[in-house]
Amino acid sequence: MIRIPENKIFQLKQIVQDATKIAIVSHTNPDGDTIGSALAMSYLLRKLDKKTSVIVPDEVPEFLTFLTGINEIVNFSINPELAVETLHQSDLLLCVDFNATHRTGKFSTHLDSFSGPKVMIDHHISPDEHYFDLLFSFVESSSTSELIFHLIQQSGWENLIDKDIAQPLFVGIMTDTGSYAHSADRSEVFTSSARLIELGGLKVKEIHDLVYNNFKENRLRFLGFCISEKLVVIKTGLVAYIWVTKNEMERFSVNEGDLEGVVNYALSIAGVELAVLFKEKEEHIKLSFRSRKFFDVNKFARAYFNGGGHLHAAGGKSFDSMELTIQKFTKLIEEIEL
Ligand SMILES: [Mn+2]
Repeated sequence: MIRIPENKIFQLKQIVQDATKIAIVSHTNPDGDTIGSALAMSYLLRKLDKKTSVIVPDEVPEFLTFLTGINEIVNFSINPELAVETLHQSDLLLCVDFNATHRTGKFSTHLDSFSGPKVMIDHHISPDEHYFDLLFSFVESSSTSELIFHLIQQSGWENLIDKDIAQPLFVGIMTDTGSYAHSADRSEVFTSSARLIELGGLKVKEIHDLVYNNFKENRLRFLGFCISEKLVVIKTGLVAYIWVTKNEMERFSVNEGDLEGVVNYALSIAGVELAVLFKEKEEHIKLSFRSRKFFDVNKFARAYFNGGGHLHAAGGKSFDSMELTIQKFTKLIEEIEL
């Protein structure tokens, strides 16, 4: 059971009461959970007569564009002046689904200079406790969206939940658990989802189709290419990885968001314990780690690849070339017991 201490709820209410304009910020490469959390908080706070803006460090993926309010979001990478201005016109900062400001990329320096109170709502391990004035850190929560549902409920605001709040929270829980395939052993993950369906009058099949079955043809062809040409299986079938270059992404006209979930195909092979996606970006190689059972990808990503995340899902960065990054990874893996 996720029980939020009453004194924290009291503090939050106090901080919200004192604020007039609230900025809600997501992490980079925003996913369903960070966007769902941000939009839901935005609509909730508007119901409490606050002015709100959602700021994202970079592009919102295509599969989330059906959500209400998505067009109002300020994108720092597209419109940096507006993003910075919006932030500094606010008197309260809410960080959702991340717990250390480097997770906002280049936007983080602006967060550093923000003068009002900073509140964090998140479910990743090891929060940067000194940075925030108020933390809601619940690692056991399936998603930040689920945590926000409990926060709303335990604050006595459940009656404020309408479709605009329920739908993004449901999308956040659904996507962060891989449609209830992981981080979903607590029955509250389901009871929270059920309550959101009820309160928002949500249509589950419609939402599922919009999120998962709404890709362009080129994305599926690119996926086929990744699986047939770019999948490498090593360590007697225990480890599988896919590596993707900028050129290949250009060739298939796919973007960052289109690679969401590609790493899971590597993990779908029987016997594979660890799967990795290496993706070439402008200034670095981005790594996505997934593990099946005991291998702690959070620890691994933190120790060797400037990243972190969860036990079974984590991200990292390498500033070496693709070739050197893969070399470093395979060498490390040879020495590690899986
Ligand atoms: Mn999350």
